[in-house]
Amino acid sequence: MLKTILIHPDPRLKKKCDAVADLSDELRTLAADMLETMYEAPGVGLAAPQIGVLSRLIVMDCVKEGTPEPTVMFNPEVLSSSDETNVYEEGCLSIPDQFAEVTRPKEVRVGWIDMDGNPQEKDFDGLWSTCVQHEIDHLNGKLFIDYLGPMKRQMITRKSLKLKRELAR
Ligand code: K2U
Ligand code: ZN
Repeated sequence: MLKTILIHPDPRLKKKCDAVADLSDELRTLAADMLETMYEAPGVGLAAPQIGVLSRLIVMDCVKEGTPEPTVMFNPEVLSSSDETNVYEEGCLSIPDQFAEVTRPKEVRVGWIDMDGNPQEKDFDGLWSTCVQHEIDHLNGKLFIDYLGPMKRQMITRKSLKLKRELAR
């Protein structure tokens, strides 16, 4: 079922999330709800804190054309990252309509537990790399605006707060 996405500023978006101890059908259902919410937004990634669940769970599907590739990661972690960097104009479903350039490692190796409880490890590049780093940041209470200077960050926060208040009316 569709979940409501929290809008910045919200204290839950700044918290460090708890590791998932044991997989459960409840968590598998949550992952499915997050994928449904992500596709509907639309987006290419979503982290559990964005729907108010402070657990280390992210979902992604960065395929543009062709067969979708829904990806669910429990307790994801970056194992290594390239020295080479990439600049991408990022957005965030929790900071609607605001975009800014963020520099990140071009490629990352990520380890995680999948929906079947099996450990996985994979190298990501391109949009997948940007997205998985953006989502893992969410699990540590970090938003893409935290990479910007204070003036730009404050301007985006002010605009997001204005939008949030309008939506709440
Ligand atoms: O975590 C989120 O808010 C989902 C973002 C993930 C994302 C942000 C920046 C760069 C890559 C991924 C949403 O997918 S934002 C919408 C979007 C859609 C297509 C390409 C980039 C961003
Ligand atoms: Zn985001």
